[in-house]
Amino acid sequence: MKSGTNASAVSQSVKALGISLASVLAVAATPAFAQDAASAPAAAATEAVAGSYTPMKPTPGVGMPVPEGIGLQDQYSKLGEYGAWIHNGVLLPIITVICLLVLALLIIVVLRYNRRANPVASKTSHNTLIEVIWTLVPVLILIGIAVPSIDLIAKQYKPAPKGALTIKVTGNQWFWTYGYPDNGDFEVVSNMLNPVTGPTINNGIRKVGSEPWDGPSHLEVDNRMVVPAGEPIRLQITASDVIHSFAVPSLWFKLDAVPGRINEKVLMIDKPGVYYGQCSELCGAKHGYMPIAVEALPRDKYNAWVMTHPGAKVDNPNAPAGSETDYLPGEEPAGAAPAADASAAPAAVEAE
Ligand SMILES: [Cu+2]
Repeated sequence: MKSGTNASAVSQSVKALGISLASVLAVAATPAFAQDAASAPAAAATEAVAGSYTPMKPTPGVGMPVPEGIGLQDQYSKLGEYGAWIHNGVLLPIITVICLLVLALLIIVVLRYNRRANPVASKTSHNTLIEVIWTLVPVLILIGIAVPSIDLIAKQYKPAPKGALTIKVTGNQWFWTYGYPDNGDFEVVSNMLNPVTGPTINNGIRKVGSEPWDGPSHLEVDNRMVVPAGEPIRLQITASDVIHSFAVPSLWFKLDAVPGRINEKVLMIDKPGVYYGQCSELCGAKHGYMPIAVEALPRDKYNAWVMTHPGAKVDNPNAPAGSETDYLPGEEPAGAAPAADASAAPAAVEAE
């Protein structure tokens, strides 16, 4: 915890340096960044050693709830698009048709078979054809739902490939800490920013809106969980006191944080951006005040962020940013080590 606080303080001062540098070189900065992105990986690694970071400004409506929104948030991961398709393209139409059918049958029965319209009731008690139909059709519907659902579950819990970046997420009453064991084992402490009006939630933390990159009130934090975009990340989730739940709706990610236990799941974000979530397990008085802010950066910018922490190291300086965008957890990218096939096999057996 102590090292985490130090790391946080240093990152704050580095941030301040970054801002003043950015304002002085405002004109020169844009072409310089464009050049960096196009240069060779070796040059990116050299830049990363220097270490620099200015928090990204979130895009309104992306990775956050929208006013009067009632459906799922727009998805920014392959699994999320798949899951949202199952919900919007399979489940909702089936539910709608079934509800309308049952409603129509009820109305027909009420109108045609009441005592006035149909004084002599039929004595029919069996009809083989109808009984076969009303047994078979629901069975077929359930099979139709089960096939994509089980496929989604299997894909969601396939283990991360060998060499994936590991990030450790810990839920605490009432903030999150993010550990980066592959990057020199520094820790980031993440507290909710205080709302502009109302009581102070976290002492010593600034108010939301005091920096140009601040996102929505009650969702923005002082130190975000920064991750590389376009590559699988192994999230290991635990808690230090009571059960919390790490949930980011636009990334199709929710996993309980349980004290004394590590839950693991792959996070894979399609493109850079800021994505907000909240603790989703009632964990005490300030449960509603421990949001999650995930900032996904291109690999070279992620490396530069890593190097702003004392004792940090770049885990994979030559990773080509965004080259594995089509990768789903458990499906090996081309040229990956065959060893991971063995770990994928038991998952496939379980799914059947
Ligand atoms: Cu919590």
